[in-house]
Amino acid sequence: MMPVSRQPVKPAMEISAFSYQKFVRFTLEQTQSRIDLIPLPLQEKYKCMKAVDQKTMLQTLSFQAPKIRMLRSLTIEGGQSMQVLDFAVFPEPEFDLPIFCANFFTAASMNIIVLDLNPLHDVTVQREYREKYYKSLMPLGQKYVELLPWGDKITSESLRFFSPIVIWTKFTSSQYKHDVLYSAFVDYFKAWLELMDHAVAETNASQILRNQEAQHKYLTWRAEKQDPGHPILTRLIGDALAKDLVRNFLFNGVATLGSKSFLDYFPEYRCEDGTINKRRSMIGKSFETRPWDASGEYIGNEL
Ligand code: BLA
Repeated sequence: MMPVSRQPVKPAMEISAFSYQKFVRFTLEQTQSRIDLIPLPLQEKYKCMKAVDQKTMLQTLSFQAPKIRMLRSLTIEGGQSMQVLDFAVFPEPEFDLPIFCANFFTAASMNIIVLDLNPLHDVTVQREYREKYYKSLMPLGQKYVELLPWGDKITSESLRFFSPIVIWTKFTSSQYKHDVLYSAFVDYFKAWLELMDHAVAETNASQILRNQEAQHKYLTWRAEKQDPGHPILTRLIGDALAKDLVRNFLFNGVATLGSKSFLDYFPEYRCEDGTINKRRSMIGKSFETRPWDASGEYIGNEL
């Protein structure tokens, strides 16, 4: 019998770095199948940037549509060492729709994940708003409560910007977890699109102004306190461009949707000399466990 010639064993393929590009592709396909997305001129300026290390790539996309003031995405691809997705959809002020928020940071082995339909108005005190949007979404939130469990204490101030279905989790990288995350992202984005489809424009001027101010407060919070993202962006593209990217791209609207300052909204951060306290949190970190029950009722400490 002829000896069976054996193929030399191939060297183990390097596991290619995980990428968030397919998440972004999904959102564009889904959205475009329902409405026309119009590219914003913003995206030309920041389209594709190479970091100072000459390896890490930053890519942005931004669009508008009839009910959408801005749909934007930032992806950072640094091979095995870092992958970031910062994806958000901001409605026009005529709509009190939640803000879609996916903020995923993946380092060599650790993932830090926030996925939510961030409420435009405070759901811990505004019951009506909670009922309007989150009552029917609670089963969706429950679907991932065990698969993507609460990720330990967080900056307490952040909680007011989160909804009862927020996915706040940390995990070490594995194909399985990334598949679960993708599935959650798909479900949450489809849920947001459904809300958008049914949203009816507000005509009352004072209500529109109220929505606009709420969005401005949100933008002001994230543009100022999105550390620890800031130092990483600064390291990658330098201080000036990082600041520009945060204010004019990621949280575009912070300079135009309202005139209040960070300290007007968050006076507790005022230092004696009138500057903004550099600390990320004045209250500190808390919420060791999920502070909402399965029906969306807030069960945490008083905020
Ligand atoms: C950590 N990012 C975090 C944490 C939250 C968020 C809650 C955990 C630490 C904490 O308790 O603050 C995200 N916080 C949010 C979001 C809202 C909020 C989405 O209030 C919305 C209202 N993050 C970025 C970018 C990078 C990044 C662009 O957005 C990197 C380029 C990195 N986020 C990042 C890192 C950590 C983090 C490195 C962990 C570091 C730490 O916990 O100190």
